[in-house]
Amino acid sequence: MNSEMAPSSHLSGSIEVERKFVPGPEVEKSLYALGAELLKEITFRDSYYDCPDLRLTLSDCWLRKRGDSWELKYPPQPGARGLIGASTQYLEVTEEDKIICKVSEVLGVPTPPSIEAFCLNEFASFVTRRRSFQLPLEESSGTMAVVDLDEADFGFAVGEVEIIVQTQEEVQNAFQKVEEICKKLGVFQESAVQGKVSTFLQLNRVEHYKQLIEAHII
Ligand code: V4E
Repeated sequence: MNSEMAPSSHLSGSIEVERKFVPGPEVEKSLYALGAELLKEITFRDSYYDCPDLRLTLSDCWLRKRGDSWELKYPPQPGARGLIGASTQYLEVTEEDKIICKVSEVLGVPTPPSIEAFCLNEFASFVTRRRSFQLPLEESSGTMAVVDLDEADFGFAVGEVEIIVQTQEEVQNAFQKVEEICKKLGVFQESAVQGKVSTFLQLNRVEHYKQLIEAHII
């Protein structure tokens, strides 16, 4: 394992702690009432990749191309799950050499010269229109939460509250915070809300979806 990818306190990437929600008609009003600011409105295409035996996603590793950039999300500790209760924790890596290193490790193959050289299959591709809001966290350490309101081009809308932390020790506190924010926004629900990829698979790739459910990945 690349030492920069070692788990625990000295992670190279940031850990994204997120909780998804069903965006009701009042959510934007609630965001502004809590002091949120609209950060940006963007549109992007995500294309997700795996091998034919689905070894990446069945290992909870999510390789995507967002626009022209590769991104890999995976649980911050080996053997851990990304989905904890109804919230998630994932490391997001964007440097191509680190992505190649991690994907090679998960697939058990030698490191190729490029991500394309893995010859993976695209299993999902869709366009998202996103409105991102910045929400100051109360105890004013300068930390922010980001709330995204997403509309995917296959007719699916989802929201998420996200806090970025740098160490595993901060994750538990961030789980509590994203939960509190969902409650304040009036969008809290106990059970996990399905995201865009899971919904895309449920609609378009039922066998892949079933395998992920059976493996308790989604
Ligand atoms: C991690 C993951 C998947 C990849 C897509 O991640 P997600 O955060 O849903 O996408 P998006 O577009 O919001 O990314 P961002 O812009 O925040 O980086 S697909 C499935 N998973 C795992 C997963 C899970 N098991 N349960 C839930 C509720 N979400 C994700």
